[in-house]
Amino acid sequence: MTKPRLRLILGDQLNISHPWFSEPTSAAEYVLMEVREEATYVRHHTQKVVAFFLAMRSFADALREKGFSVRYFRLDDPDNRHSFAANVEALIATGRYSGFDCQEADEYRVEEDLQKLCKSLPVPTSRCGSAHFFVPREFFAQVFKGHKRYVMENFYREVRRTHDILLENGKPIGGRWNFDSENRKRLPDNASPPEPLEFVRDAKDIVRLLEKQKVATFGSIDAARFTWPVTREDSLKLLKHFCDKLLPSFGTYQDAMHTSHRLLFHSKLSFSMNVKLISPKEVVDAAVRAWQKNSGKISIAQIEGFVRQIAGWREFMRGVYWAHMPSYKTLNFFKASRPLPHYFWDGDTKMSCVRHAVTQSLEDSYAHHIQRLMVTGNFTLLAGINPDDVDSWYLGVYADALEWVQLPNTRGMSQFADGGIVGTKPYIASANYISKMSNYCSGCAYSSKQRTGPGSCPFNSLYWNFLITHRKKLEKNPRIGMGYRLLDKMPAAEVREIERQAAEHLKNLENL
Ligand code: FAD
Ligand code: DLZ
Repeated sequence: MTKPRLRLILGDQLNISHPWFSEPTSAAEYVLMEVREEATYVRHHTQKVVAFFLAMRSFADALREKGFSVRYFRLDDPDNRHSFAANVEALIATGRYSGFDCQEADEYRVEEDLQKLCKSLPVPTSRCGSAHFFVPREFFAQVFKGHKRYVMENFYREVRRTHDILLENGKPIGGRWNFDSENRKRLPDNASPPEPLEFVRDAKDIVRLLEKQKVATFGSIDAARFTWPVTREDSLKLLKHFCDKLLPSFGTYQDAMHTSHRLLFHSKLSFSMNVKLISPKEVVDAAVRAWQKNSGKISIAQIEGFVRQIAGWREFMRGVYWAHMPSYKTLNFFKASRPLPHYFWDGDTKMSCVRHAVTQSLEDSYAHHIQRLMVTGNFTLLAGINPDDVDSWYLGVYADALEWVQLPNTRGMSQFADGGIVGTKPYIASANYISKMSNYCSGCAYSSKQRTGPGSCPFNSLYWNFLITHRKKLEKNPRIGMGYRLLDKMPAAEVREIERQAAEHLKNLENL
């Protein structure tokens, strides 16, 4: 009898449509493993680890139901050597396998380890794609060959052209590629977004397991009522819920924030997509079909806004990551060096917007894009927090955080620590933006209207101080020129007062 191959499935490779699973069930034995190496390489939110373990266990069950042979290492398995390489080496050493196969890993760290592992094993090995993304890694280099800068919009158009998304005779439906300018509304006071769809499961066993195995995590969890989607069925239901109930308002309120509505019209599909329970193409196709069926109710701005996030930003970020790793992880354009204040770990700050965004992140392991970019990210950028600290926080806190997508978003888009590889300008804003897009400022201990003086919102003086401090690096940037023109019109005494106020806030950073 021919021996099977050993095939490794990582926690973010739960893709039942992968070509592996069209082969005869006898061709291979599949191995999934809960390993200390992954559970501790950064301090994760408890819900993130639970979501990964539950999704992996369910995927292993789904494979077994289809007749595939699966070796699953639980965290407390006595044979578990707690790293991908060590477990694979031990299995291969049993002599039961004719070879070893793995898929390309999405994280640089793991990809390097797997390449080394493949070279060192005493059996034939092979590596293949993960059959998930719209475009291969090389697509990015092809689009930007000969260009000085990356422009997300150009990349996005190429993905749409290549996959014929929202096109008619090769031209964008609606006459424009981008409807971003229509997607910036505040949530009206009387609006009531639909209740979030939840998938209630008991996660007490896994939480006990993490405690017993002393895996240090943070954030809260209601272990009796764990609600993240962790199976393909959950993910498909969530996609349907999004298309039916949320898509009609997605684009319009994409940038809005509200103390009573955490999810608003966001899909919460990022975890499902990032672990590959569903593919970006399935998500985009379903949303486009929903729009085609309901184009009276769903405008082109809503569907285009959604498609842009997935076929545009998500694929673009992956391209940047692979084009610039490993050096990307060390970039620090502004030489920011302050440590992350304690309130990112406990939510205890008087700044209402930061309190809400952080508390929600700690409670739900989720925050939507604008909370991540314009509240927490904006604050850490203005306050000059070390991007290493910022990365660790974002990589740990969100259930959807995997380095290939977290790093370009955090270090690039949000902190501009890459000096403009991802974005054309730093995403900085004063309290005015937060007050316009949310109800966070009402009832805040600080006044969003005041730049300086007792009770003035730290975002205001820090915003102007940031422009002053980084003038040499930024003033030639056309997208930020307006800020400098306004600054130059300010009386010298006001500028001095801003600098004084910002210095006071920065000195008092831990107590804001
Ligand atoms: P929706 O608003 O419903 O959007 C739909 C989908 O679009 C998302 O599920 C996601 O797959 C995709 N998407 C939207 N924006 C982006 C983007 N900028 N980059 C990549 N994909 C995008 N996303 C992650 O998946 N993992 C991360 O670790 C992550 N870290 C981030 C850190 C910062 C500082 C910022 C500013 C953004 C980050 N994002 C990350 C992008 C985005 O915030 C999340 O994808 C989104 O909030 C997930 O919620 P959702 O599924 O409800 O998204
Ligand atoms: C995020 C994560 C965690 C917390 N734990 C595991 C694990 O125990 N086993 C596993 O296979 N994957 C885990 N993951 C996801 C991995 O970090 C991810 O698969 C790699 O970083 C490759 O992108």
